Amino acid sequence: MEEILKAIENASIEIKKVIDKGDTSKSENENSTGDTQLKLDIASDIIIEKIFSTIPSIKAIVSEEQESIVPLHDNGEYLIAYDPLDGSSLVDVNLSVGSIYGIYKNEFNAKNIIAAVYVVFGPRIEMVVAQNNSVKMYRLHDGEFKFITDINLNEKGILNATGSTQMCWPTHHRKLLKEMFDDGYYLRYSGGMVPDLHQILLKGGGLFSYPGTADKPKGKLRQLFEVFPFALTYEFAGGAATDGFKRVLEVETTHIHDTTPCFFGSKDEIKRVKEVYKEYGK
Ligand code: FDP
Repeated sequence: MEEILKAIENASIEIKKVIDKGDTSKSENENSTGDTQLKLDIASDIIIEKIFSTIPSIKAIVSEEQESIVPLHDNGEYLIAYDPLDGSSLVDVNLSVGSIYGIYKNEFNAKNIIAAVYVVFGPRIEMVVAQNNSVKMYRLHDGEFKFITDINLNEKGILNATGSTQMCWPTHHRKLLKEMFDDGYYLRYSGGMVPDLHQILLKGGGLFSYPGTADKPKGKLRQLFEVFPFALTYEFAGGAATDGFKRVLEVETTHIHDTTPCFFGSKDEIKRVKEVYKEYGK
């Protein structure tokens, strides 16, 4: 695992160079989910694949930007699903973006995720590692990632970040959000999953949601590359993650690019989501 973390650190240093001087225009390709890929997405993907292909403990990888699983080393122990540059369209407006990695054993599914890493590219570069029931944050200083702090969520927070557009929210989601704002929650949503979830983790708690919507009944966020890694991180930090009804880490995967509705937060907010969804959701 140490060599994988080192590989992610090295990839992040390279990706940062691409972000700094890279071309933020669109490529001519679409990824499997139908998003037009930016040249930055493709460049970041190439950096990660090149570095991972040198690590013997990695059996196979799958990228959000690619169609299928790429086998690497037959005798490797780990499978890694990654989103090379989540929220890359925000680079244009100079908001934070991030990379997300889910580390699995045996098969790519929720049952088999054993560790998760994300890297935030903001004014500072921070890497958060969830493994062995703990969540640790590192920051890049003078070319090296240095340990900064353990991350632990409070039982209840004050931030509320929710995706999609209100026009497409189901009625029960609208009700949940209205009640939370009436209770004093602050709206905090940049549109980048990594910085939005990072903010909630570092400020002690709250709720991030991307529900099933009228246009995307199964949500937008991808299970293997985005949702499962953050579900593990939130659980290890003392919070929780649900699809509205059950733990996110009990959601079944039938295809590598499957999506799921998802809610991440401190325990109190996730309890609240489940109560509303149980009563009104389907
Ligand atoms: P993006 O499409 O910019 O890559 O991963 C998808 C994602 O960003 C997340 O980072 C973000 O939380 C979400 O989509 C935002 O979607 P909405 O604009 O629909 O809220």
